[in-house]
Amino acid sequence: MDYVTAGESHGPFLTAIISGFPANVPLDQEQLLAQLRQRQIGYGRGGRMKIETDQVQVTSGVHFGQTLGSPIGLLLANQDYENWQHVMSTWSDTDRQTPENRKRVITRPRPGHADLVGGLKYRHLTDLRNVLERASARETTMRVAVGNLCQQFLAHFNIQVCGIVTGIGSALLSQAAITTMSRPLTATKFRSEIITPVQNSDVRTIDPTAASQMRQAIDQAKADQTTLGGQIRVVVQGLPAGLGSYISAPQKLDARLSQALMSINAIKGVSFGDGFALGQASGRNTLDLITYQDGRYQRAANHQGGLEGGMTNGTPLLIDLVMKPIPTQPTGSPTVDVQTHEPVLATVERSDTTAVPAAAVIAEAMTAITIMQAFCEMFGSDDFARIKRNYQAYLDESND
Ligand code: EPS
Repeated sequence: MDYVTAGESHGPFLTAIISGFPANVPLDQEQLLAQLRQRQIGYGRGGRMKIETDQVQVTSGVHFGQTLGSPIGLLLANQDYENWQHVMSTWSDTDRQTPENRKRVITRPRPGHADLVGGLKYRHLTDLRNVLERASARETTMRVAVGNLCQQFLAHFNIQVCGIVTGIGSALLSQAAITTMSRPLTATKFRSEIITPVQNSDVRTIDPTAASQMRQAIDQAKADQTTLGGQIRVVVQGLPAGLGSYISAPQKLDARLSQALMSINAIKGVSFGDGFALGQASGRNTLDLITYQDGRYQRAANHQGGLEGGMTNGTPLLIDLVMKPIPTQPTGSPTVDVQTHEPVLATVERSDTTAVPAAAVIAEAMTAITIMQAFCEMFGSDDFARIKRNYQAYLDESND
């Protein structure tokens, strides 16, 4: 299973094509739309989210709610395009010369974005909009759509993914809350105790006190005319042991997850389990000791974050991400005009105060895509019923 997305932030459509999605998998439209909504509702988003109601259409590959095994096409109209038709016109640039549209040409790159380097690399220095339209995090809408179909596939095997915000600026979720939400849970409990409260929180966290501190931090940043980053923990429950492989570098699941998660806009770090704290600990204190109880292998702890030797080990997968503050500053930031080379203030594009809650939804998507890829490599990718039989056979033998 693989996918590609296309689309500019203020262009007419966002699109995606998924190839290799197994046949006969039941999918639900409401879950797909609800997940797109989750990405949009985070506290601290800017004006754009009031314009868009992301209603993705599935244009191929699904019939009567079940996959065909053929490429799945996804199409989503940008409602904001109506306000950008002339600037973003595909063929004609005559309208572009109007004084109003000339103002939309960008020659003052924003530090921290792709503007300058993208302009140099693709020779877009006459208008950096040609870079930032695609570099915009608007593209992640389609990743969330693709990811949700993967989440629905994995849920048929009781594998569930949840991205939880653990910090916005200096407003942090307590270590006790992080430990509680990271423990092994049944599918039902994970849904009721973690996923549902997180989905009902506009900062996507589980503790109401931390949530109100996060909202305050966002309000303060907005009042100070700046932006905030934060931290996210992705928890995956219900995984079998053995996804990924130790055999060769490209198959190692922690490496694949890191690549997928680092590709999310503004993510600057990814770690697993105890993460960077492992560097200060002794070996003896960081072992997830192996026991055999109730007819299966179990672990006494989860310092490794559910991965050993590049493979899942059957305990919850725990991944932490750090997101930098959005670089666009409402007051503009010092930069250099790429036409005149004079010092100027960078273009101020409309932006968000924080997008950490949205990034937690995108992190779910990227995690689900990567896990589904590893799952299908192991259990097959043609027919749903055959994949289920293969999976059950593996579970039956893997605790012998
Ligand atoms: C973004 C800038 C803002 C965000 C956008 C990402 O868009 P605009 O320039 O239209 O106001 O709202 O995020 C989305 C549109 C989205 O769907 O997440 C940027 O520069 O990355």
